[in-house]
Amino acid sequence: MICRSYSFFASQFLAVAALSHFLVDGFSYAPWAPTSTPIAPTIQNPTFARATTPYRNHRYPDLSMDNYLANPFFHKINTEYPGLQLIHEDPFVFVVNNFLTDDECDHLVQKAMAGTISNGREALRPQIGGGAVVRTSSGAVCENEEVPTIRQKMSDLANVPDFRQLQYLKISRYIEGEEFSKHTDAWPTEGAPISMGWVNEEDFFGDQRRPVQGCIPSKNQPSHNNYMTCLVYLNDIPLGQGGSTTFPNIGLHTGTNGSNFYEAPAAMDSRARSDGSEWDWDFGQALTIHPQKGMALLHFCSLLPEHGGICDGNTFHRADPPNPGHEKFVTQQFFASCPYWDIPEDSLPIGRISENTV
Ligand SMILES: O=C(O)CCC(=O)C(=O)O
Repeated sequence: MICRSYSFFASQFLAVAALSHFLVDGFSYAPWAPTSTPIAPTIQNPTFARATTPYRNHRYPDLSMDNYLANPFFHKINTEYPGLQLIHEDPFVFVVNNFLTDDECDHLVQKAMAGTISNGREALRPQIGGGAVVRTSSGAVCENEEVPTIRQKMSDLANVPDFRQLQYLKISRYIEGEEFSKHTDAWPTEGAPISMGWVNEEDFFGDQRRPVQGCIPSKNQPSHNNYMTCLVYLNDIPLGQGGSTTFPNIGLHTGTNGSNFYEAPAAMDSRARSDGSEWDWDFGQALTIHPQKGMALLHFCSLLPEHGGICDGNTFHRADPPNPGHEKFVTQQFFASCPYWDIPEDSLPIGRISENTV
C-alpha cells in the first residue's frame, strides 16, 4: 500500500496551480502524480456477442434502479431508455448496449480521421493532460450541426433537454500504448490555490468554496459543476487487449464522519478512513469497463447543485492503453448542471470536420 501524505498532495496542488487553473479536456483534474496501474477485476462473459438492438450486456450486473431513483444527490437520467442497465451502485454507473449504431460509430471515427479539414487545420489534435495527469491520446471536436442525432440521443438518455448543458462532442483516439491517467471529469473551483486556503486538506476541489462562488466566479453559477459524462466506445477491442475505462478509487471517498458518501456526502478531504488508515489513492476497489462498439458508459462525477455540486472522489477514472496492435476510439459527452460557461481551447471545435451529418 502506498500512502500519500498531505505534503505530497500540497506539492501536487501547487504544481497544478502554477501550471494552469484547469486541466484541459473535460476539465479533468487530478491532485496526484501518475502512478503504476493497479490490477482491476473485470466482470466478463466470454460468450458475449454484439447484437444490433439494445439488450442486456451479460458482462455486467443488471441492478435494480430503486436505490438510484431514491437517491436525492445525483441527476436523474431517463431510466426508461431502451437497453439502459445499471451495472454499479455507489457510485452509480450505467451502460447502454448499442446506444450508437455501427454506422453512427463509423461516421464518428471517419470524422476523427478526416485529416486536414477545409480551413487547413488537422481535425485530430494532441490531447494534453496537465499537472499530474498524463494524456497521450489525440482528439477531434465536432461542431454541433454535424452531430445532431448523436446530441439528441445524448440529451434523451441523460434527460437533459437544454442543449446548452452539453459540451461540444469530442472523439478521442488512443493508439497502442496511449492513455489518459486517473482524473475526474468534475471541475475544481477556479483560482482555488492552496495558498489561499480554498483547496487544502479539508477541501480538495474547492467543494466548500463552490457554493459561494461557483466554479468560475465571473460566471456567477454557485454550486454548479460538470455533473455527468457519457462515453461511447466506437470500436471493439478484444478482451485482454487493453483500452478499458477503469474506476480505481471506488470506496475511498467517504461521507460525513466516515459514513457512506452516497447517504451523507461530504467534500473530499484528508480525513482518515473509518478503519483509521490514511487515504490511499492507488488502491480503491476497481470497476473496469471494456470497449464494445456502440456501448455507452455513463457516470456522475459530482452532486446536483442543490447539494453543492460536490465532486465524487470515487468516480476518478482512467483510460487504459490499448495493447500493441490495437487502437481505441471513443466519443465523450460532458454535461454541466447549467449552461456551459468557459470551454478550454482544446475542447472547442475548429470548424466543421466533414460533410457527413450524424
Ligand atoms: O476513453 C476512456 O476510456 C475514458 C476517457 C475519459 O476519461 C475522458 O475523456 O474523460
